[in-house]
Amino acid sequence: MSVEANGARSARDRVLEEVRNGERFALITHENPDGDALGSLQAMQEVLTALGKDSVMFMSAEELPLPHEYRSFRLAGLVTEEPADVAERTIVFLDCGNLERNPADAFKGPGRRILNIDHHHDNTRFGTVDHVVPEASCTAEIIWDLMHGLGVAPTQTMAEALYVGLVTDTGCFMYENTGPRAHVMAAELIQAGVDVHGVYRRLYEGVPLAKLELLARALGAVERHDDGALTLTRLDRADFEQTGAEESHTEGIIDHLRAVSGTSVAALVRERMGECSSAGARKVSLRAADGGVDVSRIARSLGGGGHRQAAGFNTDLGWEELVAALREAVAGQLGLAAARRGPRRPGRLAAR
Ligand SMILES: [Mn+2]
Repeated sequence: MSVEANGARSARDRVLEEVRNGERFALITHENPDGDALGSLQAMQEVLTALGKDSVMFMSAEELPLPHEYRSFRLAGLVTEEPADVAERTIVFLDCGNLERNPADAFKGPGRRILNIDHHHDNTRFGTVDHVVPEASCTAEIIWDLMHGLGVAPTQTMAEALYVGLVTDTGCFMYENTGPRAHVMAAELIQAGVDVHGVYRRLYEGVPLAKLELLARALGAVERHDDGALTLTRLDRADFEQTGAEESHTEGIIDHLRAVSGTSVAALVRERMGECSSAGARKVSLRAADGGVDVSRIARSLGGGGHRQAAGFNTDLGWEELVAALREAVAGQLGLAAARRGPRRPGRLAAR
């Protein structure tokens, strides 16, 4: 996965060595953890426990209860207070592209020993060891690889945790990051006892009615700009209050926008309810519907980050300004994409 041709010890080897030699660990992931964050956290915790290590998982109490689709995570060993001995623990950041994505300051203090394990291509490499594998479909895939390197056989719960990360980050094996490795990993995890249909039901069924009502409002407010190249919608505070929906119920809405014919970039703009400590009145999620577009560049230019296909940022821009900024950024991206493909054929944009 990360063999280095020059013979220098790879980040993978260094992580394996840190894990073998370390005794106490503290695991952490990004705020608003998704399936890959939670799956990687739980699987890594179980791998370390299997090796006889003292490991704790940290998550802010604000994250609990978890969104309904992730309630089946056992998260044994979870703490919601920063551990008093955190300075003596090896800190493992999982699926976290930069330090700002988690507000827990105790984990970032000077002299901290940090293993940064992630697959975001724009990871800021903040660790003592940076094991960043952008080719990996999910962070869970990297944990799966490390598990092998450490000689740990997956238990059923480990396998299901990793499988949740794999399924959610690959959009059920449908996103572009789905390669042969993702399916090899799935095959092995199923062999280790994953209840495939059970995981599917827990992740994608049992939907609260409020979530459906929120989706209806989002679909009712769809706007298309520039012949649909930018397809976006918004959810305001009143939409959450009147449906009784939670912020996590926005999950999946953007996929409906991305799927619309002619869309290059889909955006979901939601008013924030004050659950996070970082700034910004609105949270914007972006998805690329077109391989030539890199939404992480758009997100970065507006103060956020992410993957080429999926990214986001927080903003204090008003609605009109925000739409104008997004339209401009999308136009810039489409210009770039067209330039990469060679001379633009007449009518190309109109036909998208
Ligand atoms: Mn991920």
